[in-house]
Amino acid sequence: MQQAGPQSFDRVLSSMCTRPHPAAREAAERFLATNPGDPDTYRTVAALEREAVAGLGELTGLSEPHGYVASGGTEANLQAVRAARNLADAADPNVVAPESVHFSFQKAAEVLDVELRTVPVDADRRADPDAMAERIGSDTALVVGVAGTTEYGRVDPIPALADLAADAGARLHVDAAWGGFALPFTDHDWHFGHADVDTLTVDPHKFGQAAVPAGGFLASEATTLDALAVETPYLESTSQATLTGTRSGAGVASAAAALEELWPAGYRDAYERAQANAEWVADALADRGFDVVDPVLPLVAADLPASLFDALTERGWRLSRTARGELRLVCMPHVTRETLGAFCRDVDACREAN
Ligand code: 0PR
Repeated sequence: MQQAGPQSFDRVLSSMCTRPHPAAREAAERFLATNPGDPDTYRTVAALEREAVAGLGELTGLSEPHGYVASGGTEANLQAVRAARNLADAADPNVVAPESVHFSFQKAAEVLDVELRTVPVDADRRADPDAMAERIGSDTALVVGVAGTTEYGRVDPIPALADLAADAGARLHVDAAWGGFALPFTDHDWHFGHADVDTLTVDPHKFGQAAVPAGGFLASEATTLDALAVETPYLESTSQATLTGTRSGAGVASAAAALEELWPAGYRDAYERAQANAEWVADALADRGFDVVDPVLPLVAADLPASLFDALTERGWRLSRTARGELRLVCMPHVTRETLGAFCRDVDACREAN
């Protein structure tokens, strides 16, 4: 395996990661041996991290962002829960989220020993504010909304969730880990500029075309990071708000390079192409008689028989399923119209063979 290269992205329709932009790849390679976890020693990469956070702030409607480049959406979501727990008055704080939240919230709840209350979504698979209001109480520290759900690409009604959080004296976290680099080019209300959002996850290593690992954790107030900070007596810097200690300078430099290169025009192009591809393949599957969940963002779910799913997998397609068993096609930037055309021809060929 010594000389093995990574697998090709050609038939990958299941991933929320993608081929990094060439500038992002090059920056990652240059900064492989740096540690932004020790910012006073590794000052160049620390400066790049400030640039990356400023860029993520622009993307999410925050002129003075506080945050950092995390290891991924899991860490960013966990930190949002941790900040809310640390700042809560309640002795036994809970988190109220739609059932469409990413499983990272289960991990966060378990690690942090807070109760996670998940609430059924509405008919369009979005958070249902009325149903969530019933589960929110005086011990609720955090309300969560998702802007681009993992399974169906749905965008929760963030302003309505912000109102619920404000009424309960709770914080609001928006998980835009995947959707955050597409949503700026839509008319959804999802970010700090649209509602009273306390923290937000937006991952450069997903639609942002940065190398892994590059997640994004952002907060509207410095007090959030203060609530996460621990003292670091033997580093040159004296406190640390991140969850991990030593961190990937490659991810940080790569995120800064991707943002510099692609925001906003390159991301707009990528989103428009991906969205057009998602709509194209949604129509192509509907024309073939499958039930299709319309793509609000570049993600299509369709009800294919399990035998067909397996036959496509045999042909080398990398596919994933929703919890209900639907095929889930994530139209990332590496997924071209030609790829989707070839996929549909294989769908036809597999059906004929059966
Ligand atoms: N929040 C949302 C909305 C997500 O979709 C994800 C990941 C996360 C948080 C967690 O992010 P990290 O995985 O960066 O910690 N969603 C995909 C999933 O778990 C991630 C993924 C990425 C899956 C690449 C496959 C893959 O090849 O399904």
